[in-house]
Amino acid sequence: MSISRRCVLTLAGGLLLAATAGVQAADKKITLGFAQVGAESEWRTANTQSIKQSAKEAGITLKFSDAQQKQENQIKAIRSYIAQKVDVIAFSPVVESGWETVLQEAKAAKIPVILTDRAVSVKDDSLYVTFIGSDFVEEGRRAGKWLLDNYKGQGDVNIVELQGTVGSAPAIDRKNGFEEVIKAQPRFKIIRSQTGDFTRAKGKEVMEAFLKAEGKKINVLYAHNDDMAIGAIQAIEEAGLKPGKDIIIISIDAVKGAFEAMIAGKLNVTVECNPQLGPQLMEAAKAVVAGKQLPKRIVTKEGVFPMEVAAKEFPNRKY
Ligand code: GZL
Repeated sequence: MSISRRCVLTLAGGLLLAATAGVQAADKKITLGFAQVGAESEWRTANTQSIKQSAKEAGITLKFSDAQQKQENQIKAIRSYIAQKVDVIAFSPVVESGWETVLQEAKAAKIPVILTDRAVSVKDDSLYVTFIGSDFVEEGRRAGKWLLDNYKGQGDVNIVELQGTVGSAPAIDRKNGFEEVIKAQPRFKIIRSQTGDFTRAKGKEVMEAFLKAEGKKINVLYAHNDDMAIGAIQAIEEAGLKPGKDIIIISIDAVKGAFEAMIAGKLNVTVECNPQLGPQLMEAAKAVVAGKQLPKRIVTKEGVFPMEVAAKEFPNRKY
């Protein structure tokens, strides 16, 4: 994990707020500038929807930008929010590094910054007020634990891995968490690992390459998100193999598409990564503007959904 955790609170505990000096007029309409990663996956679409809906419900004026997964576009958007003198800036950093300069500009302009979804790697963590999002290392551990607890075959287990966006916190942490768990049983080996950039198209393309190179040697696919897993499922079927049976598939996010694939018997398990961060972001924005203290880290609560519970759980899914 790239940032130190001074205080980790579960979302269920809500925001621990201790009033401090400097309170903004409670009735002032807040303007929040949000720089989103892009629209690369079902998860991202649900995340954007949650942010826009929650801003409306909270009476917060939202300025929103889509960076098409390019860091330079996010930096441009943050600079434009500084120039427009918004009250609060929030963003989901597409990658962990390269943020010091623009965050120092926001600090110099006295505009508080809230991180959502993904972390940044900075020496000075006073450059942001709080980070609201999942524990990606734990998500990787849960994926690895499900595999060790549920894999039925004997002998060596050859795993191929579809990584998320290179340099992004979820890709780095989900890989580390998964490897931390499977190293307990050396017969589980990652034989190929490559980025699919969190998209269905790239996930399919890379899985085609894995199948060409390794063919029937592949026992398991570990995908850092459901979209890449769904793309890979197409490639596996086009290669004449049965996803979920010939190749066990583990992925992360728990979007509706993953439940549909599990109900069809093509995906074995998905580890939840909750995109509905909008309500907590708006609460944090109001608290910051009111001059209140926030915990440095707010972790979202999440579960694990194997194929066997998919049909029963599907009607409850909100994203
Ligand atoms: C995780 C988020 C990731 C999702 C992907 O919090 O950053 O980005 O797992 C999305 O689906 O593209």
